Amino acid sequence: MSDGKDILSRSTDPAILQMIAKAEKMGVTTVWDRYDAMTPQCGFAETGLCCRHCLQGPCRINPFGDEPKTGICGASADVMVARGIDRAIAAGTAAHSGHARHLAHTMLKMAEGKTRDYKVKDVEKLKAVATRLNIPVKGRKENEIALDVAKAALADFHEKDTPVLWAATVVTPGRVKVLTDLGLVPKGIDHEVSDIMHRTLYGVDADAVNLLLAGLRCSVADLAGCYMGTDLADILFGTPKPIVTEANLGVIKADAVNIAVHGHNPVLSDVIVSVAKEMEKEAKAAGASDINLVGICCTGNEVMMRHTIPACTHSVSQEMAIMNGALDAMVVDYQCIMPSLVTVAECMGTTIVTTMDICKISGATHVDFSEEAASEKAKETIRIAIKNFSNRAKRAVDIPNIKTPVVSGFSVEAIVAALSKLDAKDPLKPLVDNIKAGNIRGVCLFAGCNNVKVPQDRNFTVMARKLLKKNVLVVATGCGAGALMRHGFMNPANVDELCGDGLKAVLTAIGKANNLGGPLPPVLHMGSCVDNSRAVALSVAVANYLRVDTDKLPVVASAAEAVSEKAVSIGAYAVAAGLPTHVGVMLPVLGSPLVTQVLTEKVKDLTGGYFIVDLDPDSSAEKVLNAIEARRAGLGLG
Ligand code: NFS
Ligand code: SF4
Repeated sequence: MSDGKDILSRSTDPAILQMIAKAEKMGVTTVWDRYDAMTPQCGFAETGLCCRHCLQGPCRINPFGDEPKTGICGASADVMVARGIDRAIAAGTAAHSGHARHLAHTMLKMAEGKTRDYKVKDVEKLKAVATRLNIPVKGRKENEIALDVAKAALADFHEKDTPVLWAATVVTPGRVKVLTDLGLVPKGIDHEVSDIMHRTLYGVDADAVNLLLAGLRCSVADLAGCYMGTDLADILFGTPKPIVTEANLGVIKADAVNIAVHGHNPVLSDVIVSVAKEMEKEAKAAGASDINLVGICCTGNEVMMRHTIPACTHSVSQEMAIMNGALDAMVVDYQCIMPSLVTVAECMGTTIVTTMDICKISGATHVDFSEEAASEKAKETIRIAIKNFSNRAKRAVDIPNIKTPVVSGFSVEAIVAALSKLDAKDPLKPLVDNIKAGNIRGVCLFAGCNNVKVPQDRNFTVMARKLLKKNVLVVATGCGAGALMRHGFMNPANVDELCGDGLKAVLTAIGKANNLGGPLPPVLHMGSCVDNSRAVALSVAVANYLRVDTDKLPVVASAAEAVSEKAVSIGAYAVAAGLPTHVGVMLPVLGSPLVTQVLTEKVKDLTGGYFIVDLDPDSSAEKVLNAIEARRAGLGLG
């Protein structure tokens, strides 16, 4: 338990602070309490100097003391640290591509007529993706093309003679050459994950640089998984267009059946959204005003972008979505779902519904989701919430009256469509011209999670404020987008206060040309974490337009409050793509000066990208700005 001062170090979101105070009063243990109980954390593991890769271990190295300088097998600090970071990249890759493979199977089942709950929602995108993959589209039926796309997607997982298509066809021609020359083109997504598990096994790869190169190759496979995830989701559920919605705990309604969808894959949450309307009658019969769907984390981003579903909270504050007492069910799929949700839910009368075979949680209610019976299963989960609503009648609820307007839905297609209102023939020209003229200094992508070690959202908001004032175009994904949306950065009304004059003029001109009655929002929401692929796609389009490679662009990425191994793999592919990539929490690499030096400096000579690790948001913003200005200078821009 903490005093009032400690609470302020936990989150900068006032809605969350209210709920933390309530949890304390009720004696409900939260992620912050468990973090306090966990400190001080193990210094060996913090610096990457602990290994459990074989049964002779655990081994740990103390770089400063008299203790052994190697593990029992002789593994050096460099090797231990490199193996550790490689395994994080492999785990992230497995997760993103597992999500994509799930969508590929859904698409296959759809094309083979095995499920009626999915269809090709965006034919244009299907054709565009097929064409990029060299799959014929002319004169063919949608389902035939979809079948080939699904098969091509699944083929990308295995080792084969051709490179992974979702990697080799999505970067600039120059990047294909760089990656090929360095041996960093993945042969198969699963193949690269498995290769990392093999080479990091007891007694295999003991060359730190060789290990790191393999890690980078695996991260390019991660890019493929992310890109595939976005492509297939857009085809099946629609490519996002700008929409207006809201975010923060105030989106929960006392009188409604409140259901939060949490996790990642729209394969379930999108179906829940589509059947919720039909279920309203049952909800009303139970005495509710309606069914109120809200999002958490990345599946929240998916349904927000496509269906205007509001976001209730993100990442580290997911338990707080339950504390208001009005959430009837939280339906989860997989990834970033804290097991503690079940305990908090028990205290507050919420039902946690797990839906995926790979993600069951003891104490939760499990509904065995399948694509073949998708809408039936979605209705089953909604019924659980309705039943729970009936039981809630007499319980007191206190929903923080805090929410903020959000304009979201900025897929690359939507951005290009908006720009085409300024120049129909050459839509990228206005963007590139403004970058050249310096009205936009560069682009920063904010991605990744909220980490319990950082006062929630602080790093994102402090950095974004500085960058926007300096006329950096800010785009965001994942829970980084969540942080910025809850703090008003996706509200067009805040452009005046937040943006520098150059950026303000550009956002206003685009808004005007599109008859939006105001500017675009200060920060453009590009989607979930797999949708970091959209940021890559935008960078590649701009690079191709300028006839340079992505490592020359004034484009940077920041995972300012990273948590998941997925954030590590994304950071690594941003570096592989040539971007300066900021991480605002400590990576477990400091135990090896060699690995630290390779990741923050030496890799620059190979891919052009590099990591910037800085925990202070003010100096991080400075470093990111310097990186942007250095890139501008490299392009000869003032
Ligand atoms: Ni990204 Fe999205 Fe959020 Fe972090 Fe988790 S939800 S996939 S990993 S916590 S941003
Ligand atoms: Fe120790 Fe080597 Fe085994 Fe790791 S692989 S636990 S360093 S003996």
